[in-house]
Amino acid sequence: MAIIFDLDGVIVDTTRYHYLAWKKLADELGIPFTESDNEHFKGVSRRRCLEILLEIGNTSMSESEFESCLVRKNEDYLVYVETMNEEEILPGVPEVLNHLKQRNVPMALGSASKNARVILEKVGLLSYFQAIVDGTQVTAAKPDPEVFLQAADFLNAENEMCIVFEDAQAGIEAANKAGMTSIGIGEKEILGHADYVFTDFNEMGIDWLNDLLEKAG
Ligand code: B16
Ligand code: MG
Repeated sequence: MAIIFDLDGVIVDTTRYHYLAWKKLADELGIPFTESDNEHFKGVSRRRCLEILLEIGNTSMSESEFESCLVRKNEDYLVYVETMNEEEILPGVPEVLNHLKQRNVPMALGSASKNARVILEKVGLLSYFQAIVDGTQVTAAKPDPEVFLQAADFLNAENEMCIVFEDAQAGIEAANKAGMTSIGIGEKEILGHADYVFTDFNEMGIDWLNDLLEKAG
């Protein structure tokens, strides 16, 4: 078996930082934007997020303005990323990563974020992953399965032998489309179409994961 982890919302919680950066841009553009709007940005590429923001504001802009807004949002986001350290790793994650490393289970990251590497470095987890597939490499965003298919390829694993951890609906859909086992981390009401859902890794427990790995052979 091989395991593919999403980043934001699974390994670290950057939702608040994305929100603050989008909120600043939205204020500058005069577009109302709330934390509940931000929920729809989870797992969604930066470009698509800005499109959604413009839809909320019922407005549009030139391509060059669009590009400059993407740059501004990311510059503001990176100011928060700069402050990140291992304290921002989500509950139960280090235990699971250490356990899988000990068992020599191949691990990859499959994230929509173009900042995935820098975030993993900041929180000290970069060395756990044999492959990192992020927003700089994929052409089709989740729910397209491309990011997870590329990760499976790097790990030399059959799709059916991959387990994906995801916190976003679009990510679960992508894993399901790829024929992988999907495990939702978050709310059961939102991630109901995953094969399994847990509030966090502590609720899942390492014994449960071991059982799943044993069953798959
Ligand atoms: P960036 P994931 C996603 O990461 C986030 O959930 C989403 O909110 C964000 O817009 C997207 O990355 C792009 O991030 O602006 O850093 O390239 O959940 O797929 O790890
Ligand atoms: Mg995510």
